[in-house]
Amino acid sequence: MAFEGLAERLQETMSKIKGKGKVSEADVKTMAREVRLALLEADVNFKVVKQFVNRVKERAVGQEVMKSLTPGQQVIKVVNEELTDLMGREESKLEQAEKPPTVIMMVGLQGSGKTTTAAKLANYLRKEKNRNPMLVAADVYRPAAIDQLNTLGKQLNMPVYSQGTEANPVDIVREGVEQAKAENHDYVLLDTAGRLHVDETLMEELQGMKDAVQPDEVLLVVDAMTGQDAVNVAEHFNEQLSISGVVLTKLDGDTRGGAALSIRAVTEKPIKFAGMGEKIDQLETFHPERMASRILGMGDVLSLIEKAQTNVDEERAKELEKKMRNADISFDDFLEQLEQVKSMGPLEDILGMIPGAGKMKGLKNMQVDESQIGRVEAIVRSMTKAEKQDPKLMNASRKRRIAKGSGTTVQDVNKLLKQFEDMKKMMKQMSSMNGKKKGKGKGGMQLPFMR
Ligand SMILES: Nc1nc2c(ncn2[C@@H]2O[C@H](COP(=O)(O)OP(=O)(O)OP(=O)(O)O)[C@@H](O)[C@H]2O)c(=O)[nH]1
Ligand SMILES: [Mg+2]
Repeated sequence: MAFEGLAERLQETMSKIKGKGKVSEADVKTMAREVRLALLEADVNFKVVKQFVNRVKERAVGQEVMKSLTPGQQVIKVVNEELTDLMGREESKLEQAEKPPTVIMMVGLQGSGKTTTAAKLANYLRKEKNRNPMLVAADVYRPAAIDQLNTLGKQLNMPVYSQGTEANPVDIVREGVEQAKAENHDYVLLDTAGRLHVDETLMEELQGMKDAVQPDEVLLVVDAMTGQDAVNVAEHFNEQLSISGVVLTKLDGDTRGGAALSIRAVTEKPIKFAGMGEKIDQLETFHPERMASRILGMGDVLSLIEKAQTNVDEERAKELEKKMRNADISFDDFLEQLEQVKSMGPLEDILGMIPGAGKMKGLKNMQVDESQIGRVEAIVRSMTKAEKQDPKLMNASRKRRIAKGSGTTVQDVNKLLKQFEDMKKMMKQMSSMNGKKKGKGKGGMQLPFMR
């Protein structure tokens, strides 16, 4: 498994600091030096290492204190977060065309795994996403390339479009995508030719294909075993073709993995998938967070950290609840709530998850207008700090400025202010009902993003 050496060294370093009830600046320095060596030894690009270590040092010294973690654990938290950031923070999904088919073009050096990954991806899309993909063989240079894709297609029972080795790759992809459209395939995967080195002729040809079909994704397939050179290759492809993402292959192999860690930092393009073996189902979506935890080990500390973070959220929630009870919320609190609501997913889905919510009369007819949320948010974000804290400051010229800043009208601003005041009144009423029978009166609270 890739990253083994790195994992071992980092885990050793982290276990030294893990139990510390006090972390001095000298401790941080030692830790940073060890992390630096571990990363360099794993072949991570030296510029990336430098940035990484500096950030860890800065944050480890000046970090905010979390009650439920020891200082040692907090240092691990920082390293874990930075490692996750290095690999892209969040899982990055495949783009999807508004109008099918979604076109995905595979590019990369010879032997990096383009053909295999195209087939793996097609298999993944059908199995996991219930899609109906088609493969296109646009590598006309290597005699066996088309056969290879055909064999994979047969194995998967999936159509492969090809025109033999005499045709022009630009025509092949254009006509291949046309055919996919005609046959109602929702994904098309284009397998292209590789070269031993980055070369201009190839780049121009790939650019020609890209122009011809305007793919939704240009995925650079990188062999994780390539080492430092992978970074240069990725930089080059990205400059020439403006790739949309990376697939790392052969992560199952015995690689030091450093190049893989550097690519994201250097290109700023997300790693979307990882190849974990030669078999067709050995493709995984790339989860930076999980990968970081895997490298760092420390399962116990990491779950502790997660819990501590939930606690912080809970503390904040309690605070907000108190504020609501006293009807003294500001637009800042309001925005925070809005963010939370948004991070949970579509409102209608959330309501659907509340047991019995479907049966309640008021809720059943409640309509949530998602586009309104964006408007409301824009308005609040256009307010000054003082205005957010004290909406009473609002006069005509302030309202005009806010409307302009948020691309809305003064009426919209007025409406939100009115709803906000109503909401506060409602909170007052609710807290004065405290203890008495609840649910009397009107049909509930009308939030500003409901119709
Ligand atoms: N272990 C392992 N082997 C892989 C992985 N992905 C691809 N391979 C192997 O790598 C070799 C090259 O893969 P191809 O898919 O033919 O690579 P390509 O980029 O299409 O190569 P060209 O068409 O010659 O440019 C094959 O033997 C694959 O089985 C992976 O994730 N793990
Ligand atoms: Mg190939």
